[in-house]
Amino acid sequence: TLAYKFRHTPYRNAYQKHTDVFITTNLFEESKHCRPNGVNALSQYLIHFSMKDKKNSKSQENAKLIQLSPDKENGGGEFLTTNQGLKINDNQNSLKAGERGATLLEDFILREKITHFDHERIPERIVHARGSGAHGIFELYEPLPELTKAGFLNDTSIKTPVFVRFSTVAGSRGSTDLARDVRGFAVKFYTQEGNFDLVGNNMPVFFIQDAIKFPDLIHAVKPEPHNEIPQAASAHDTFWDFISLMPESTHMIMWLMSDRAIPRSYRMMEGFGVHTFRLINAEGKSSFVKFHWKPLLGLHSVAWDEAKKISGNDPDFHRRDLWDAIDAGALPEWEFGVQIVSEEDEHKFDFDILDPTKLIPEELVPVRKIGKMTLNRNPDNFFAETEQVAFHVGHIVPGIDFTNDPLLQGRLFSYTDTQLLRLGGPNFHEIPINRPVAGVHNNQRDGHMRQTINTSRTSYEPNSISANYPKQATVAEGGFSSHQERIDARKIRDRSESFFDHFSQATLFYNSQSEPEKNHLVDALRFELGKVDREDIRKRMVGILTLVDGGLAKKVADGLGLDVPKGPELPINHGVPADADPKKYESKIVKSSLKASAALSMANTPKDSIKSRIIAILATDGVNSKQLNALKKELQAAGAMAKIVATHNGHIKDDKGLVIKVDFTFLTSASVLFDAVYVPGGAASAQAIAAEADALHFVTEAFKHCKAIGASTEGITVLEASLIPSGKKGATPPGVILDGQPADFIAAVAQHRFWEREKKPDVPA
Ligand code: HDD
Repeated sequence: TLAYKFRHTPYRNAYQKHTDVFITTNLFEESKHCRPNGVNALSQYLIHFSMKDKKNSKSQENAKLIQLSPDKENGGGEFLTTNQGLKINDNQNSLKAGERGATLLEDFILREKITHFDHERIPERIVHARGSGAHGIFELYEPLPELTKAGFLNDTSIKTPVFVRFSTVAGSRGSTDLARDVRGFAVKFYTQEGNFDLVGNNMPVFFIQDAIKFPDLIHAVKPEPHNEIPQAASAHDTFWDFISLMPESTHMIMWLMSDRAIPRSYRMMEGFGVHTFRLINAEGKSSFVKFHWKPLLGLHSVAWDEAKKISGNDPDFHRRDLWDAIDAGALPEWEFGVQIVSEEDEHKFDFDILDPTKLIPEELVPVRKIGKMTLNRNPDNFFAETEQVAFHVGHIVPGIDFTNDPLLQGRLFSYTDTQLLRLGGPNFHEIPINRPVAGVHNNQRDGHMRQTINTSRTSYEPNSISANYPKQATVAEGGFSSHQERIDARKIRDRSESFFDHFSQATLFYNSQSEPEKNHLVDALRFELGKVDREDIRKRMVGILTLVDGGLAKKVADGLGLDVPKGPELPINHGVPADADPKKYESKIVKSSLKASAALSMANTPKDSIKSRIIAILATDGVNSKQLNALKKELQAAGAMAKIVATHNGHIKDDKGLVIKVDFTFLTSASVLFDAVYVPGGAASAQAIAAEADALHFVTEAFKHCKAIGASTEGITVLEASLIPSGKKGATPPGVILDGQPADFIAAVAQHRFWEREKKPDVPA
């Protein structure tokens, strides 16, 4: 009825004029007495309607949001009720036998409230427990019929809705965002042919080659079992014990010890599907593919000292950054790229493309950018959306298929299994955030928390009672058919010899790093292994490093006070099956045909924008308003955010007596929460700031972390009073702009970091 009403009322016109969720929401509001059936039918109708209307890309964009609408509840203007809809009269006192008496078992309102509270938690994810999500859209640049028949990769008029969840791997749900760790980068595409989940990371390779080792890896990196220490950190004995015995992890360890493991923002990191997947075109032809996400803001990291301090100052730093950016309209964007390898070229590389510890260097196969993802909306409710979203590498659509990568194959089992535990049963696909916008019609029935009311008498197939509906789809009708790969093999537990080169790409990665990045990698290994108690583990690990780079091994050994070993402890093999010949499992020492790959260094990222950077302006009463306003205006025009950090909260008065709102004080913020610092002139302001120890620490620390620092006229005295080596004019270190134009300061901020300042002497901060 509602669908009919919709079709024959002004709502339809409103909808056709591309007004979106607002109208839809009003319609739902009007129809709320019919929940849930009428509304669900209506939402399905709207989705159907919007998806048919291909030219109306605005409606495409909203297909998921329309679907979520009927499940939203706000409570505004309503009476407080129980879960049964009973209006509550007293939410302050339980039902008692007299004013001072015992509480009565009869109190069903108390019992309902407390019981629900007792059951509020679900198991956190065994890995990637800490994360943040956002809604968005994916837009295709050009159709790819020669590669894939996937609808969303062939129609540029479709805006495919997406939900993305970023995460750390090792820490618990409440752990710091700034752990040195891999970041999860999971994207759910709500395509018209069903959900496609690309469950990737911000690093293109993985620790292990076979999923059977995943529980061992995770047990080793998680807090140690006897005392549950350390939280969200790999710097402990069990992790490095395992790694030092798993040579196949060496390449990933280079990534994990690099600056990629401490991103400045989720918005400034790459994403990778990691495995080689397949694309299948309409003729059934398969091509191998690696998926990439390239952030338009470039790739940026923080310093390790900074990461540690952010963890104390704002453990939600990345979560807040994502939220605030979307809220402020600074929408994060990534280009979607593919590296394509034809079937004929499968064996042309000096590594195996099925080995997930290997990447395909961009010099060998360039990344073709095929589309763009924009995150444009924060979730309404963290638990309902970000916590309950269920990703699965096995959620694919026609036109995409798997390869035999043994890590991918194992993942295909793990993800459904984990959702059954985490979300409590087989109906997790009905949770609003997980529902595909493509309709779901099958004979699966019942189970915990079933939402759908299946009205058909038949729940089996074949049937004649329902004319055999829902029916199978032919391939031409969009039915999924697995790629018919030819297999002729023995059933065997083994690993291909082509997987046994464990070091060449680790060396390639190290060689591709800039000097500062190499130094950070050395420092990271010194830190991590320095936290390992057992010397035998440290020594074994340094031995492995000799196979990556002699210089690297020596620097790490020096830091640990160890003699540099001539080579690794022999033999370098791992996990030899009980009956196998250990010789067969020895690592092969192979030289990479490529010396370096530019794409592996973050130093080569574009540095042409300061969009969404946060700049601290240190100012207090008497600040020079002309300088302050000129800079603020330019920063805002360039898309950055300027925040006033003052000696006191509330408001300050500038040199003209005008009032300026204070954003933070030296007590409520820290330099590590900003990208750059500027100190404007105004004698009284500069004098008061220079007299504050916290303010001097603020600028010195920003200097230590190699950030752009600007100061004008009297503001320069603040730098002079700090521990910055030379705040004075004449001998200014790189990235310190004294009495410059706003454009000079902005150009410095765009550089993100002046790592060359890390050369000793360091400043204490
Ligand atoms: Fe995994 C979650 C990424 C290997 C088993 N994984 C999870 C998430 C990401 C990845 C991003 C979080 C999804 C979310 O935000 O909800 N995982 C990867 C990548 C891998 C990888 C890029 C290697 C290339 N994972 C991997 C293996 C196994 C798992 C080999 C098991 C055999 N992963 C899981 C899991 C999780 C998970 C236990 C925990 C929570 C969840 O699935 O939903 O099933």
